[in-house]
Parts: sequence; structure tokens; C-alpha cells
Amino acid sequence: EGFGERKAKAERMFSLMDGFLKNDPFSLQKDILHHVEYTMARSRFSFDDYEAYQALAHSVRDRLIERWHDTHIYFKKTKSKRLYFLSLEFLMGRSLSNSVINLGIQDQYAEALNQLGFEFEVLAEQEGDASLGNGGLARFSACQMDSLATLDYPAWGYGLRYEYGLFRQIIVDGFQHEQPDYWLNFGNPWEIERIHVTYEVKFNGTVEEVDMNGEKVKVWIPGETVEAVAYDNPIPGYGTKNTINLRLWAAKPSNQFDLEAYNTGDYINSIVNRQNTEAISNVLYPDDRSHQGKEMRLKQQYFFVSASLQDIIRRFKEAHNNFDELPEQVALHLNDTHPSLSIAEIMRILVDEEHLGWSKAWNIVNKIFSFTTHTVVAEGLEKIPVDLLGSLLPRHLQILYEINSNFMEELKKKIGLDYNRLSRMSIIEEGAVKSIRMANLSIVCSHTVNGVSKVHSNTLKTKTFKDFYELWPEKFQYTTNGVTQRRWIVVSNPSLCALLSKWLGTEAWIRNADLLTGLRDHVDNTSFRHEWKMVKRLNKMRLAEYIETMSGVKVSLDAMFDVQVKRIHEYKRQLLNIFGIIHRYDCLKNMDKNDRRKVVPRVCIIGGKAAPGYEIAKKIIKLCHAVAEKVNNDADIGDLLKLVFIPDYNVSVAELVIPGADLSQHISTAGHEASGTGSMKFLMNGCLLLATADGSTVEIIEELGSDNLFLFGAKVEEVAELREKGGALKVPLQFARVLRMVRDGYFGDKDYFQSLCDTVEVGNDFYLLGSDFGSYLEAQAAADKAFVEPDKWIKMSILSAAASGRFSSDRTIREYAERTWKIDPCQCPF
Ligand code: B1N
Repeated sequence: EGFGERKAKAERMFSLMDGFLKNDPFSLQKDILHHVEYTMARSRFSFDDYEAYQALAHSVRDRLIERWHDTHIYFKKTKSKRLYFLSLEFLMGRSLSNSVINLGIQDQYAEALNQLGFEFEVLAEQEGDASLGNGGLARFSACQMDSLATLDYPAWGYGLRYEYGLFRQIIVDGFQHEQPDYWLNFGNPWEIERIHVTYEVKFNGTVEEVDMNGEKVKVWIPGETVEAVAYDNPIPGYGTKNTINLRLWAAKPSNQFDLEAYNTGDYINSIVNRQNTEAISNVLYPDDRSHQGKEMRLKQQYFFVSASLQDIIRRFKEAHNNFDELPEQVALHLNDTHPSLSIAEIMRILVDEEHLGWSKAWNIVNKIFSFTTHTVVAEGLEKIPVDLLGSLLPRHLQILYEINSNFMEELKKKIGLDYNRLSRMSIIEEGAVKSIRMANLSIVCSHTVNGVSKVHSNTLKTKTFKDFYELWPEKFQYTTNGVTQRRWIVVSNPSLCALLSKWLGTEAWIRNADLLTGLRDHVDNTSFRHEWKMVKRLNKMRLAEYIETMSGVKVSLDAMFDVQVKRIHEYKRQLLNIFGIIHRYDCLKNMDKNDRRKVVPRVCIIGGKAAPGYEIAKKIIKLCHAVAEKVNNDADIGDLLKLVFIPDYNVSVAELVIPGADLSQHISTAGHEASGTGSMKFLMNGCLLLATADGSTVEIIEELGSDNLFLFGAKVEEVAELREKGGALKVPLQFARVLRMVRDGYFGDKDYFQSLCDTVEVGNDFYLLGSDFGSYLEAQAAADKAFVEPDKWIKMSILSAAASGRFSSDRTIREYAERTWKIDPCQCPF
């Protein structure tokens, strides 16, 4: 078939399709009803909100697919360099509102649905979250995908399609219980199953040396084969036609049967065994930051890496007949060490399958990888026991040894026989359990090592990876994290979005967040401030309603809404927050009635999940409930203090909580939060921060000025010295008193809380709650003081949003694109 014939055929098909889908309300209605009838197979006369949501989602998906196709044809045609963003976690949340907004057809959809008797917002609430990740790292991946699409970068995301996402948190009697998140139960309209895009992924077996044309080569004879199937998730950019792809892999049993087993009559067991292979992509591991070398986790990582690289190499080979141009055409990004087996896998492909020879392959491989680490402390770095790796991936282990021995040789030439340093830098860790250090591997093989904030990067250079920094200072960069204003303002805070566009006189800030600084010009305008206040009030109302339905607690809109939502972790110090609340309660109880009237009423809101095996974190959740029970039911206290725990914190809950916050807490012990991205979302929504100078907060201060937030606590450089003081550390009396109350059973469950109290007892208080408590209370008092001057507070709120532009993931992505990945925008023109 010649080109002319193919073109004619395509044109005829296109005319049969009636061109592209139309976006006027009438056409949208027709499409929705079409999906009700033919996709959902429901009668036009009877379908419920969920079915309406599904039909609506399918009509949106059709529009995404059109753009997705055109974008990919265009990328292919322009032969531009591509970025492959490899991450084991993506927290996408809901897709409907985000897609419709990015497609620019929000109003048309709203009208179409109204005429059908539905409300867009109500149907949007029907959607469940895609929770294929744990927390900050995973949501940051999602924000980066949105920015990559919006800024027209030729990028692909690769990940795993876990059948069970992050567990659902339910609270029974104040205790966290975990329930499976079987999110695909009712189908997922956003994904496109590619049954023909499959690859075989192999495990186990042995390595044999064979003679090939007189040369000895290593051949891996695998034992087990699993099939990876692609599921594509279109990611639309905003204000552009570009729609990129997030390709997630699911495991399916391979078609290669164990013939022997079938023939010996063990038919049933053979089928059962086949089903076990599907387990690889079954479940997301909840992050407990203590990498224990679990076999299934390693299998997941390799499964993901192998399928993605086969796909990437296949696409490259379609357009090239050798690998010389790979570094000019392909950038591979390792999102933390989780996908770092890619390095061994691509060496294996190039050496064993493409027969490039080691040094040629290595010269290519060390030009294509970049690496972002999200970890601060060395103990948090991922390690894989050599025995485990050797049995699952015997050939990869050999390759890793070879990479390491070459590296060690090179290193000896540079630094001499400094054995301590050599052993610290080795990719292989000797010791009781011999292991592969995935971070060392990633640093050795990547051209760039990125930190996620300025302080984080300094810690990497001076502590965590000091030896490597001294060897290769030019590799070490930092690119401060960011969040997408499309999700965190446009989708989640429509009233603020309208207000911003009105006063900035343009919607251009949605693609260029730097324009938000323009808000500074209006901060003295009283009608602007009034409108700003009304928007906040509206969002507080939404949040108050949610709190009442979730927990039965009625809260006053005049109170300060003080929020801490994030994963529960000792270093994030939710316990410091709870101790502060106990102190506040204690003060209120001891005040006479007249003084109480001067107190600023507070609604303290805490939310977040504890890793299932993390006992101390679970006790923090229980303590929060125990304190809430006491405080909320105390008639003396009334509206002056309320404490609510918001269960099952996830992306869609965040969309509701963040816009309604007056104050938010980011209070990790300095030096422990690599970046933190929650603070950026709050900032965008005009929420004031109460924070330590940790992670990205340090840069927020640069942008905002230290008098526009409530800063407290030890600085990064003071922490080590404070820790050394141990038992001699000064702790305020109020802290000791609060601790005593908990220990004495003032909030019940006396025995249960003892071990929690031990973690912050003088001499044992690793995260320095005691020594920071005094300045924490001062910062809280300063917040109270500012809140009673509404004008001042609103100004601070406006200035917060005005300073948030730098923390857009658009800035992050542009920096990565220009400096690290060296990719250019490629906008689909038609
Ligand atoms: O990555 C975020 C940062 O903003 C946070 O400060 C940082 O804590 C977070 C193992 C992790 N670091 N490490 C993880 C996630 C899952 C897992 O299985 C570790 N998450 C972070 C974005 O840079």
C-alpha cells in the first residue's frame, strides 16, 4: 500500500468520523447520552448519578484521545528528544474536573449537564481517587506530569498500575484501621487498555557462558516469565492541545505455559500458579522509609523497569538503526532510587541483546540517566540484599558487580587507596547482609543528581553524599519542588480562581504563575480585601460542612482553621501540634471566664495516614482522637477550641481542606523534610504558614519575607548540637506538664500512651519536641495576635498567594528541562 492510498483511506475515515468531536453544549449532551446508552448500556430514562458520571467521563475521554493521538503523531514527526519519567508512584487523584478544565470546555459541560438536569460538581463527586502512591513524592510526580503537558514537553510517564492503591484509612474507636483500596472495582474510564502492547518480563534462572563466533558471551536463561500489559492514561495540558501519556503496567500470566505441568495432569495447579504471577502489580507498598528488601517489592521494581525499557527501546529502534543517537534522543529520569534497576537492565539489553560491547554501551548509558533523590538521611536509602537480587536477577547482579568494579578502579586512580572512603562509596555494601546501595548506583551512573530543595541539596553535599560530591561536584544540582496551580487553585478553589483572574485582569497566571506577584499591587484595596475574605469564608463553609458530616463536630466559621495534613511521621511532629493543643486546652481550663473571652477560637484539623506497621505513628493518631474526645465534649470550652481528625486524607480531601485553611503547620525538625510540597499548596490558597526553617520553607521565606509567616524552632545547623546535649537539654515546664498529663492518663488509655511519651522524654527526644516547644508556643501566640486584626491577616493571606508563583511545578519542570534533561517544547500545531 503506497503513501497516496494510505492517505486517501485516512481521509475517508476521517470524513466518516465527521471530523473531530464538537464541544458545543448540544454535541456534548448527545455524546453523554450516547455513552449512557451504548457504553453503560443504561436506558436513557433511568440512570443514576454514578452512571451519569461514567458516561460523562467517557465523553471527556473521547476528547482526550483525539488530542493524545495528534500529540503523539506530532512528537514522532518532529523527532524531538523525549523525556521518560520513571516513577513507581503517581498520586493522580480525580481526573474529571482537571481534564475538563485543561481541555478548556468547563462552561460548555456545565451547561450541557444543566440542560440534562445534572450538576457538574455533583457528578464530579462520584469519582474515586487514583491513589497509586504514598504522599509527597507521588503527588509531586503527578504535578510534574501536568506541567510537562502544559509546557509542551515531549514526555512520557511510566509507572505501575497497582490493583490496590494506598490503603483506605478508617478510624474505629480512635484507632487507624487499613482497608484495601480496590479502586478498579467499578471500572476506570480514564485508562485505555492496550492489549497488544505487551512485553515479556523474565525472572530467576541462571546465567551461562556460551561461545558466539569465537567470543564468550553471557546468556541469561530465565526461569519464569510474566507478561506486562500497557494501560495508557492521557494527561492533557492546559491552554495547549498537547496531551501526553502516563503508561502504567499491569502483570498478566504469560502465554508460555508450563507444558510439562499440563501434561502430567496437574491442570488446576498450573492455572493457580499462573494467577500468582498477576500478584506482581497487585498492591502498592505503604512507605515506612525502612527498606527491608522485600522480594515482591523488588519484583515490582524490575517488572516496571523491564517493561518500560523494552517499550522505550522499541520506540527508539523504530526510527534508528543503531544506538549512537540514544543520548541525543532519550532522557531517562529516575524518580528516587525505586526505578534504578533500569541502569542494569539497559546495560543488559545493550550488551547481551544488542551486542554493543561493554564500553560502548557504558558510554551511552552514563549520558542518559538523571536522578532525583527525595531522601535526607542515609538510613532512609534503599538497599537490596545481594542474595535476593542474585536469585531473582542473576545476570543483573553480574552487571552491577562489573559496574562497581570499574568504578572502584577509576576511583582508586583518583583518590588512592583510601579504603574507608572506597568502601563508603562502593555500590556494594559488605557486612552482615551484603547489599546493593541503590543510591550509590544511581549517582555513579547518572549525569545529574538532583536534590528537591536548597537545604536538602546542601545536606546531600555535606553529609549524605559528601564523598560523591567531592568526586563529582558538577553532578550535584538542586531543583526546588513545585505544585501545579491548575489542580491546586483552578480545580480545587474555583472562587479564588475567579477572583485572581478578575483582579489580575487576565487568566494568564494559570500558565504563568509568576504573574501572581501582581496581587501585591492590590493589597491596599479594601474591596479586593473584602472579596478575598468572602472567598476564604466560602471555602471555610465548605470545609465546616465536610467536618460535620465526617465527624459530627460543629465548628464556628469565626474560629481560626488551623490545619496539619500530611503522612503521619515522627519527624513531621504531629505530636508537637497535639501537645500544643493540650497546652492550649490546659490554659483555657485554668483561665477565668473574662479572660477566656479574649482568646482566639481555634479549629485544629489534623489528617494523615500512618504506615500500617508504624506503631508510634498509629499511637499519635489515637492520641489525637483521645484529646479531641475530651476537648470537644468539654462544655467549659465550647467554640474556643475544637480538634478534628479528618480520616482518609488523600488528594480529593486535600482539594477541600486546603482552600479552607487559615493557618497550616509544616513543623518538621529542621533537616528532616527534604522539601515538603503541602506548604506550597496552602500558600497558593492564601493560607498563612506556621513553620520551621526546613526543606522548601527556607525558600518560601526568601520569597515571602520572614515577617509574613510564623517561624519557629531550631535551625538546620543547630540540630546536631542540640541532640548532643541529650539529657542536659532545656525543656520548658509547659512541655513537662503536658507530657505528664498524657502519662497520667488524663486522656485515658494510660498504658497505651507510655511508649509514645518515651519517644519525647528528655534525653530520648530525637526530634527535639521539648527543645522547640517554647518557640512553637510563641509562634502560635503570634498567629493568634495577627488573627484578631482581620485586615492585617487578610493582607498576609494575599501576600502569601502573591509569593507562591515560584513554587509552581511549571518552574520546576522548566528548570529540569533546560538544565537536566535538555529537552525542548514541541507544541502540536493543529
Ligand atoms: O518526597 C517529597 C518531598 O517533598 C518530601 O519532603 C519527601 O519526604 C518525599 C519511599 C518515599 N521522600 N521519600 C519518599 C516515598 C515512598 C517510598 O516508598 C520513600 N517520599 C519523600 C517530594 O520531593
